[in-house]
Amino acid sequence: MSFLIKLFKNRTKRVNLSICGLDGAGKTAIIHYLINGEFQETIPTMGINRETIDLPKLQLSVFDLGGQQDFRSMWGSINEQSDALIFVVDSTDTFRMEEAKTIFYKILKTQIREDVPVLLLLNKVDLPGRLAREEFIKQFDLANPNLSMKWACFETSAKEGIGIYDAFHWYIKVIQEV
Ligand code: G3D
Ligand code: MG
Repeated sequence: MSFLIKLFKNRTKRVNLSICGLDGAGKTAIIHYLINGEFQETIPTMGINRETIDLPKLQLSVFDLGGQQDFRSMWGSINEQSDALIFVVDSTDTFRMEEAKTIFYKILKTQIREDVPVLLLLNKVDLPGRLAREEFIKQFDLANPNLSMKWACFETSAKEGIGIYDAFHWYIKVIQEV
């Protein structure tokens, strides 16, 4: 028995993590920041990029999904295999906020399991004219009691590194618990 306990304690948990959101929201920039600890210029993601992040006792397979309309049809099959979902929103793109909300709820209702914890990142908060977190939560209807999943929303900037540590500190803990 002690052998089994030892084995279980040392086991690495493997988690599939999808990152979705409209094109240009900052998904790839956030992943680069996570991996390299600094901002890097990005090029538009064509299709799907996969990155592996190894943490103590946790291996994340990160699927960075191209946000352009043409690539969104690929999301379903990836999200159905996902244990974790990050949804990135450009806080300055008020023009496309409704479109972002529509695809967010489509993912929730038709693509991911109900127990998948969701991290929403309101990105590009280094820029002027952005939507505040409270207003975003209202617009995305996140206070709706019918939402059964565990979720949190953090303001981030992949350019300045704002909020990324806090967001992932919360999320990694949640992922380790599920
Ligand atoms: P995507 O992967 O969601 O499609 P990207 O988005 O990560 O490729 O980012 C799209 C553009 O937004 C890039 O600029 C990138 O540098 C910029 N960006 C990403 N995150 C931030 C942020 O937090 N603040 C600011 N100011 N810009 C950000 P370009 O000019 O290459 O299109
Ligand atoms: Mg990208």
